[in-house]
Amino acid sequence: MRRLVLLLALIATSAAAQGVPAKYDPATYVQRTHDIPMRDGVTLHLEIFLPANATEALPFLLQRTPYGVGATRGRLTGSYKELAQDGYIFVFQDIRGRYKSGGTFVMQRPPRLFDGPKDAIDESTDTYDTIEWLLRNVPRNNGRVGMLGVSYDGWTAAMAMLDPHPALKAVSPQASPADMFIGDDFHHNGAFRLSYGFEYAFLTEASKENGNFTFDKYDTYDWYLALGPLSNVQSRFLKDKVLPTWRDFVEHPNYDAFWQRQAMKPYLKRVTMPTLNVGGWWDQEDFYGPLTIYRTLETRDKNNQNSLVVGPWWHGGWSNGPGQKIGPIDFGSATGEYYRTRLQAPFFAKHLKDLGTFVAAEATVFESGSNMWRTFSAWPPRDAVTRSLFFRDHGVLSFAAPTRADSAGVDRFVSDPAKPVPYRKRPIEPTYYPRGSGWRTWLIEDQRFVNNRPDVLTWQTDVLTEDVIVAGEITAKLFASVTGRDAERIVKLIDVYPEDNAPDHTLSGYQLMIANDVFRGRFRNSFEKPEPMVPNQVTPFTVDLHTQSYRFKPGHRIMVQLQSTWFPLIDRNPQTWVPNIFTAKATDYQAQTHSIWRTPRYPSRVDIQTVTR
Ligand code: PG9
Repeated sequence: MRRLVLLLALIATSAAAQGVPAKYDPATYVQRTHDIPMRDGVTLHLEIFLPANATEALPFLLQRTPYGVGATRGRLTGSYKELAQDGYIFVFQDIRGRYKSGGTFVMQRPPRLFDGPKDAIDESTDTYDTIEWLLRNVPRNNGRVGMLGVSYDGWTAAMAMLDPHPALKAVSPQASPADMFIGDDFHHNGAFRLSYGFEYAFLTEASKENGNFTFDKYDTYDWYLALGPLSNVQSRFLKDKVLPTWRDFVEHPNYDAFWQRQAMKPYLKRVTMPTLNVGGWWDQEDFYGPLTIYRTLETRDKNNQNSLVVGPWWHGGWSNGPGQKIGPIDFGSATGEYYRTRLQAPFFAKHLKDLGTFVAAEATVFESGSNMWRTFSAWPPRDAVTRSLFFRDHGVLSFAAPTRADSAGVDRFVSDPAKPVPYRKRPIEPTYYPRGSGWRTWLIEDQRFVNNRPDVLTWQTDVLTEDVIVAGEITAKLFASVTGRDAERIVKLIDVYPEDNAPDHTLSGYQLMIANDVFRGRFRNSFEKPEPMVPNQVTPFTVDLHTQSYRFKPGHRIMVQLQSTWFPLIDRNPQTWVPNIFTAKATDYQAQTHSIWRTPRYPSRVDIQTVTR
């Protein structure tokens, strides 16, 4: 019996994980190139890789990308090595309007309306037509298709599920955005992600192939500050050039039909296949997306086919390399390799080849701090208990609520748009700087670089004497007022390492951010209809800090930092009332005083869901 269990466990993992010789050699795959017609006559470009010596019929693994399929052979020996060893027909496709494909690129082309014109196209129809062509034209396929990809490629995988080809049998959308106004690359809670939004729009829309904007300053903090009001992007730099996405930012400053049509949630109703949703706890681009897609699919997951994997990764950190470290933070094991061999490869082997007994746990999450993988039958765990971390006098953070004895009951700071708090240590290289950029790892940077600024408030607990295990949602509940008519609220939850951190003393006192987000005040009542704030009126704010699996250990402290600028990640809020910040004038930007209340009546806090084991 024990031997049978062991055998089943082995079958459930990839060849690489079993230590048995790989079936196929990734270096010997044969490459073919095709340009294939879609239903409207537009031609899309494909690179196909087949194992040289396959004697069996194999499934397809399809990835659709805006980033060019020219250099995809390397993936077979890199990010897809385990899959290539198991044997698939890999298909990489340039989406419409990008690189060698015809047609026009539309940033996150909204899905066609099912009751709209019959000849409408979208990423879902392009996928359908591609799969149809592959099944008919590539010999010795087994009639099944899987899709996967990270970020934009994860989004195209998710779009394929909306109206799927019947041969599409398993999908892994990884770090796919779900809503660009609420929580992914371009805005968070209505606050505009300036550096990413501008640089990405330029990257993908200034020409058919990727091209970076050329900054005349190495430290883009300086460049964006010197830019002044956002309207100068067009007048000084783009001039007559139209970047459709920049134009859309300017024309759609609120959560109007444009953003709502693009957001994925309402469309995820017809998904019928096994879905492995993947995200990274320190994803600097799309963390809201994978969690939102997972949760939305979960509401209709009658056959238990929808599952979640989240590990200690930056954006796509699971897809390449060992995944053991981000910057100086070591997670104790090769978490990326674990994901690729123990989860991803068995998922596709099971659903595309009927091999193995892999059953995805509902949620497989890496608990950082203790540095171990944990599985749960629901995410957040059903037995999670909410505890509140209250802001108290003298910078204290406490599980005990404020009392009348808390003398001041308020903390104040002045936020000046002329001197915004940098979101990461300067110099801030361009996001996709070819000579290296801190962008990928900024979420794990030591937050000591700002915590003595007068415009950053800090509260922290005593040294912990027992574990505090976060498993689930983290939510800031603030009571705040401001002298102006608009304001940002940025909240960061931080693990403060011991003053003498063994065994790695270089991390002594390190302030590791484990959750964060920003909320733009004008949207506190509605993302569709912004409203000015009432000066000096105490106003409740809920800032979703998303979800984590994290163990604060004895000897550590828990810290909350709060600030109103995060530059140039987030554009500066003028803090006066303007109907559209993209057309604000330089004189609209004014310093204001912010007050964070922490009294029995206004108990500002961060709520964390916790478990005890
Ligand atoms: N975060 C990128 C993106 C995805 C979708 C739309 C816009 C940007 C990416 O890494 O692909």
